[in-house]
Amino acid sequence: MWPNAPRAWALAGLLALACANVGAQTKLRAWNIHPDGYPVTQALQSFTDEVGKATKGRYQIEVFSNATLGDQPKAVQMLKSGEVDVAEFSSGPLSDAVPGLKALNLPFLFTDSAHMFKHLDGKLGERFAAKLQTAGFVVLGWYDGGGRSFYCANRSVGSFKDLAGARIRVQQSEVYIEMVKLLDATPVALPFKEVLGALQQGSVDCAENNMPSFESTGHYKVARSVYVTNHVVSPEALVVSSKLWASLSAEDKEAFRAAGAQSATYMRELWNKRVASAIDIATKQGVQFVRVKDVAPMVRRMAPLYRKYMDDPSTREELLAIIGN
Ligand code: BDP
Repeated sequence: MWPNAPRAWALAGLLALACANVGAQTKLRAWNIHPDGYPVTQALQSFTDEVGKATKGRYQIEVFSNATLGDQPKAVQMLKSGEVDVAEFSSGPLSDAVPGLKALNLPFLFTDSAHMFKHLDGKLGERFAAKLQTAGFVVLGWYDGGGRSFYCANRSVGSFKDLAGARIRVQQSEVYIEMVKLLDATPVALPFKEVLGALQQGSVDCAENNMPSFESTGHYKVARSVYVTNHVVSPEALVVSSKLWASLSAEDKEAFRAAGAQSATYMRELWNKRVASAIDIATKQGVQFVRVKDVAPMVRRMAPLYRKYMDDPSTREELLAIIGN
């Protein structure tokens, strides 16, 4: 009996460990800037539910919405360092961390979301994802960032020339800052959550965003004139940290990937409905929409931006691929 005791103890120990592992749960944190009910929030929720189901509850992801964990540029750094595990980012702030992504923010590059996804769901998407992965971000789905337009408080805009001299809020992102300067306006980089207050107080005259964000933030209650330019059609990305990714088994990676893909499909469906309802809500509240008639003069203004990023080896090839198709 005695000679076998150490073995018996070891076996009992192993058994205890195995039992503990069966119920082991890993809790993860997801960063999100949007409120409840927004397409991104709903898609993130469906992602976390799917991951929970597919891993039988071993991975539990809590979604922190409304930027409660910090603003986007900060969250980009938090994800990179593994302080948060999952996030949904606009390609604006993301491209400041991964310069090869800047091509995605160039004005008038994609004509609409269908054009953008034709590229992102193919080879080009893989190339952008590879650039992101090298920088610490693993892409699990491309979400729709829609078309962004300018809107102003106390100023009606019927031509891009009416934006001259305005203080325009932009995301913390180089291409946006450069674009606004080329319109002879002053870019003011502000966190998303501070834009409403800035419009109300008049510290900025205008901002630019897609229609669901224009509506969900209440910007439309202050900025009553929208100049419908769709000047930037760009994607957003559902990403997880490389640190989390490296810790997953091959099977769990597959579960995360599948959940990401299905959440992206879901998000894009929700998006189109939300664009329509946002425009409807703002119109009913008396917001004036003026559609750009001819984008050519505005595109010509952007020429220095196109030259700059065509000359830049980190964006040139992607730009050529998009322009040719
Ligand atoms: C929204 C994006 C969000 C950005 C925000 C902004 O979904 O990620 O932070 O615009 O302008 O459309 O800051």
